[in-house]
Amino acid sequence: MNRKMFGVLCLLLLSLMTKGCAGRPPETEQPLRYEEELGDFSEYIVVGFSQVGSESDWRMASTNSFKNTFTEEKGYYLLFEDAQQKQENQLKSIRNFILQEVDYIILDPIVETGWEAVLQEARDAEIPVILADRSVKVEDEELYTCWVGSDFEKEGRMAGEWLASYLEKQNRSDEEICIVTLQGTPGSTAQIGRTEGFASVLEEHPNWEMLEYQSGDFTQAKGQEVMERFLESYEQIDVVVSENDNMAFGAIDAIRGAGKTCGPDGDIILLSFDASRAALNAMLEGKINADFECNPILAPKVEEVIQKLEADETIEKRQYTEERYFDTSMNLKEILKERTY
Ligand code: GYE
Repeated sequence: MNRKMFGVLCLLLLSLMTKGCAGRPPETEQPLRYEEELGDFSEYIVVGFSQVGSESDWRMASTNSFKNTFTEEKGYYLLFEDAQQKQENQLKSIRNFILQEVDYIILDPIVETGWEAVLQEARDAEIPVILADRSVKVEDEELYTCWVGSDFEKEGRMAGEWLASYLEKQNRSDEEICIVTLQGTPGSTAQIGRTEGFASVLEEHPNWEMLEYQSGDFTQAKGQEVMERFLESYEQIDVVVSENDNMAFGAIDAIRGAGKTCGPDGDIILLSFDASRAALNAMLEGKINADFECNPILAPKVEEVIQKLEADETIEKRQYTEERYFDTSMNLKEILKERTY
């Protein structure tokens, strides 16, 4: 029995032993397949992927991207773990991946801090860790191989600049503009970048007032809850910045529930991030003013990295994806025809 087969057997035992433990995502309960495939398992490149959760449309598109890219037909064996938005689950998964002696670990870290120890363990085991989407804050950048994702700060800035030019077109540049922000998961790269990017434009506009920031954890239900509270607390809200589409959907329901409207013809300007198909459809219905794209199709780039590592080629440490924005001045029907997420 070679090392990898031994590792897989350990995994099998471990999975059986831990089956049903509280907090373990159901996706991990798939050990039976290994038994069947144990024979030629060592032929695969084994990739352990620790996904954030299933909190949004963006996340579902991301999961599909990884599942469709790392297929057995292409020579990969993907161990997929959904952390249900809990860092402790991610730490457990990564330690399991290390025990299983996977060839590569892909991590989409829920928050930026708290990774040093586990990344060091992966390094000691000589398993490359590729970060996808969100990133980590570590002193020693050698603790991970590379990062592939979006420039969240740029997305936030783009939103601020879009708002400035929109208000100018409406001759509202000198008006007092009251803003609230539905933030993403606190401490996540997407939250930090989008908040800071928007804040850099906010600073340049003394007549814009940020009434409050509050997290809706990137989910529709919490987005709605927070927006309902904002509407109760503040009489005047001119702009809602929602740091993802699902919270924006919650905000739309809350605004409607309060007897108000949003969108280009509404009472409140609604800005969102991700630009999922569902959000572009909501924009087509006149409920969202502008949406700042975040590309969830990262797996092909990650695969490219793995292929380069297999070929001993050098890797760029940080790899950004190209992104744009959408608003109601565009031909959204045409754009939607070509959108895959
Ligand atoms: O914007 C949000 C998701 O990390 C970029 O996470 C990602 C964010 C995305 O839940 O919808």
